[in-house]
Amino acid sequence: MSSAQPSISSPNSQPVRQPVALALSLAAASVAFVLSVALAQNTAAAQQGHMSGHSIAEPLAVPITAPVAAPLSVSAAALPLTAQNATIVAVPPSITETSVFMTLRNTSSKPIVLSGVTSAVAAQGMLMITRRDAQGRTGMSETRALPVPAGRSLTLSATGDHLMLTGLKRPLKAGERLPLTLRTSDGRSLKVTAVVRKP
Ligand SMILES: [Cu+2]
Repeated sequence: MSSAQPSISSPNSQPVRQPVALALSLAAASVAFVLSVALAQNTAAAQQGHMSGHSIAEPLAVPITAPVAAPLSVSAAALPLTAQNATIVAVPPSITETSVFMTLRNTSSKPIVLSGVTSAVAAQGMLMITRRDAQGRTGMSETRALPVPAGRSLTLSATGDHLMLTGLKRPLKAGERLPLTLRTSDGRSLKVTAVVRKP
């Protein structure tokens, strides 16, 4: 998660320990700015009817694991993974991020680990997991690895794990069909066509 997305990552995870008063006040101002941006983005997401987990105040701590290097011999093999009912939530011009949902099925006997998603209409794609914390609050956070268990399905939905596209380059209209590329930790990829639908 880059610092450009303060609504999802913790905006204040690195305490400022500057002894100089001026530095402290500058730091406080920048934190306040980050928080106001986060609040504005959460409000926008709520107005879109986007999943409620996006408005959580404190993101849950999630371990981020580095993608595994791809063995070249595997890259050429077809990925035993299918995608069904892939959809992207339509957003108006004022919103520059959206969610992607689908059901992925791993037809092999080994786990398949998603490591990324890309689309020509978005600057970045992210893998998101949704978890409930000890207080019962639901929150989402970015992960670098989203496993599809061997022989099982993973449903990406508004209330669970999902994909997000950020930095949208144009508004997405309901009914559009857009190509996406899912990448896996072993260097393979899967092309998926997703249909844009109303929120
Ligand atoms: Cu999301």
